[in-house]
Amino acid sequence: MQSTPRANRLHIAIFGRRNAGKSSLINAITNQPIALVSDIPGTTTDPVFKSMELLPLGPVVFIDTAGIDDEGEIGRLRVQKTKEIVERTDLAILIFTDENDYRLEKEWYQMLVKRHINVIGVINKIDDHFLDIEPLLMEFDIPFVKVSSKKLININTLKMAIQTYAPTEFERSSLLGDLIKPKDLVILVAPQDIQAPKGRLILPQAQVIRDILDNHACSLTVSVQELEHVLTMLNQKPDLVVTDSQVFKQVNDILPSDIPLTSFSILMARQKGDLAAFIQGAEAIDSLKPGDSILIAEACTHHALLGDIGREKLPAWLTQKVGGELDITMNVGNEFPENLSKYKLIIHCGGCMFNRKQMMSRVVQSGQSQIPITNYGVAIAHIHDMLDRVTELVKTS
Ligand SMILES: Nc1nc2c(ncn2[C@@H]2O[C@H](COP(=O)(O)OP(=O)(O)OP(=O)(O)O)[C@@H](O)[C@H]2O)c(=O)[nH]1
Ligand code: SF4
Ligand SMILES: [Mg+2]
Repeated sequence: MQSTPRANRLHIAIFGRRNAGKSSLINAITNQPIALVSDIPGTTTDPVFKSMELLPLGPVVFIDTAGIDDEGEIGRLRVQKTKEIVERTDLAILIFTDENDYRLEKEWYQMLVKRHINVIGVINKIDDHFLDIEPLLMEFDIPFVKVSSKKLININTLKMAIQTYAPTEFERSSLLGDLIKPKDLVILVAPQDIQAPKGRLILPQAQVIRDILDNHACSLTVSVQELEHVLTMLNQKPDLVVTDSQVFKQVNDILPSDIPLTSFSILMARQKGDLAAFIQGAEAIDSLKPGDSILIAEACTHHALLGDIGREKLPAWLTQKVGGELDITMNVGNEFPENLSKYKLIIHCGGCMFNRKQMMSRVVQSGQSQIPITNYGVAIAHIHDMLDRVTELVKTS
């Protein structure tokens, strides 16, 4: 179960008012006391994630959330956090309680449907009271399942509904399985410079190595300084080289042109984003002028160090290319500006901590605002005039 990173799992989020039984439901589905249950409204304050294998669907992560009707200053912040969960939700469970007025549920339902998220309605607490489902069927065009989370009634029916309504268009489970064959040799260039975390590889590198092993191919990981040496040592050419995009230029200079080359962030873009949109978005770099506003977005708050790619290297390359200073805004984490109109370009990190839904919600938002979007690897390759080389293999797959 630990083999699937959380970001690659189908995200199933449970929404509903305080005390609706969201935490009880997650405990019932997972058959474990993961989430705190109490009759005090507002018990769940922050999202709770639980990864599990839901057969035959596969790896999923359930997300318990704070009540959508939470009040007061802190309550509103909690509702905001729950709204951020919507951005990464693949399938939503909306719990209905015995309210006469379903305006709030309707608001959330519309928010989910607008994002093309399938919704399953759950009527909870059927052991305790009867809820007339007829008015709900008129108002909401979704399947309903009646359950008791406390007495574990109909939980299997709900699991079957989850299988049925889970989206079929889900991210590729393999990062490069379609690019390699068993026994192929893949060289990974992973600079272990000052920014590399002490004692471990970063998530995209670990994921690619795992994927190569899963596909019964062979991986050889080197720093850029050792690349030339290792190529002379081998008695065959590598079938593929995957590099950190920060050292694209050095790797391109060393590597014979007939060896396919790509980067970790380009593989990520295929899995989580829209590579074609990113390639097209990178063209906007050519029409940038000094003073133009650019948004650089990173999905997680990794600790920025000297020579950081988003804060230093990328701005420096762009400034050099444009021939003057740009107005660069850095956006870090789950929040994303609603109004993008002032930006001429959005450049996103690889998004290894995001799931496909989250990354695609940003791609869709930028498309709706008609602002080009690209990612680090694609932008860096474009700046160094090597985009064709590093996307040749992946574009045809
Ligand atoms: N009778 C009955 N009570 C239930 C059921 N599900 C939950 N409850 C009770 O309802 C209360 C609230 O349950 P929670 O699971 O904590 O509800 P929640 O939606 O997570 O609430 P918040 O975290 O406050 O938003 C608890 O007292 C539960 O025991 C059910 O199926 N039947
Ligand atoms: S989410 Fe983005 S910023 Fe964070 S480690 Fe992954 S690629 Fe880097
Ligand atoms: Mg709760």
